[in-house]
Amino acid sequence: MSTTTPFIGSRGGSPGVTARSCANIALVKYWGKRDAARNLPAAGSLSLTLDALVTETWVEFDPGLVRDELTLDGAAVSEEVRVKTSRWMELVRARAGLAQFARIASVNHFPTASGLASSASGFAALAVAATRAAGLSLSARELSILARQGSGSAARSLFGGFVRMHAGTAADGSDCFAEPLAGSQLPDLRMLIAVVGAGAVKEHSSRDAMDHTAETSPFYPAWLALVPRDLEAAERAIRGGDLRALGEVAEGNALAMHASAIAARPAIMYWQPATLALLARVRELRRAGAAAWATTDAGPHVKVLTDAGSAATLAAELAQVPGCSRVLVSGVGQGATVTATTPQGEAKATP
Ligand code: 2P0
Repeated sequence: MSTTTPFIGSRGGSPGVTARSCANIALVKYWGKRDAARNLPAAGSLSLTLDALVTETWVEFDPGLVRDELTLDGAAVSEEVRVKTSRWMELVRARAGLAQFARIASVNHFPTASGLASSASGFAALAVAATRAAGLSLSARELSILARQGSGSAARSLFGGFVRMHAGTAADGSDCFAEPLAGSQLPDLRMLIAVVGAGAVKEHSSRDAMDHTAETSPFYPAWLALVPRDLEAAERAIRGGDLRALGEVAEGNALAMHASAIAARPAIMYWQPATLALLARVRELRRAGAAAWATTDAGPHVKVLTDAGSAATLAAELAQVPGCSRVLVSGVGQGATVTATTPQGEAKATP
């Protein structure tokens, strides 16, 4: 986590472009692929974009580079992450007819790789910044398809509010994209993020974990059968302004996703004791009348869907749970956007 960005001066090649993107939390989860090579999800998903979890990414193409260079929160990334990102950058270069490599600096204003969806906001910000720096002008759908090839959940982070990811059926993934869900009657939502532990790097990447679940969990077929039903119920609740119905679908869907992962052999278990304590506390508060429904992702943290009027009280309650290190309160975030463009060869100010 960092609050400053060590962006450097442009040395020619392309303009330096900075983009900003918010992470998203799925209310109906993406867990499993129909095509791993093309990164096509096996089912759709539905998410809420969050304004408290922001990634800023700066990209500049430079003819002097012999490979893509990438820093995350000011430090060079692992070779594995650099190569994965560089492979994705090939898609941008191919599309733009560009041969130059890029200098990329990304900053997460929240703990990285600990189940707080940093790959979603990361690839969404990168997709916006890299395509603009490469001189491309893509439609929202094209951008979403491109971001999805970096990380499935990134396709959703391009948009604000409630977002629907379509699994599609085309073998080439041309109908596998995200778009904003129209017609929400649920204003003033909040998501609380109860952080468990200190934001340590998670044990299993979600990519490996979902593949392993699909290959070995006896509950994976049941999970896949559930998703379309939950998507339909969630969309109905959002359009009908029924927070309780949406919360019930979201909590049930998250538990079903984890049930399928826990039943994999060997098990994929993201929860820690404090995760279970928080889940129990949310149920208790709900029995006492609170508007609060929990969801968890590929990490130990607990996210709680609630409304603006309940958020502060609930956050104070959850902060008391042993093992909860802090509670962030997030509103609904906007879509990814370019925030600064630096002309070629001009020094880039720190945002
Ligand atoms: C989600 N997750 O819907 C689910 C719930 C994690 C748990 O999307 O392999 O990092 O890069 O497409 O997008 C995390 O998966 O996976 C994720 P890849 P990604 O938010």
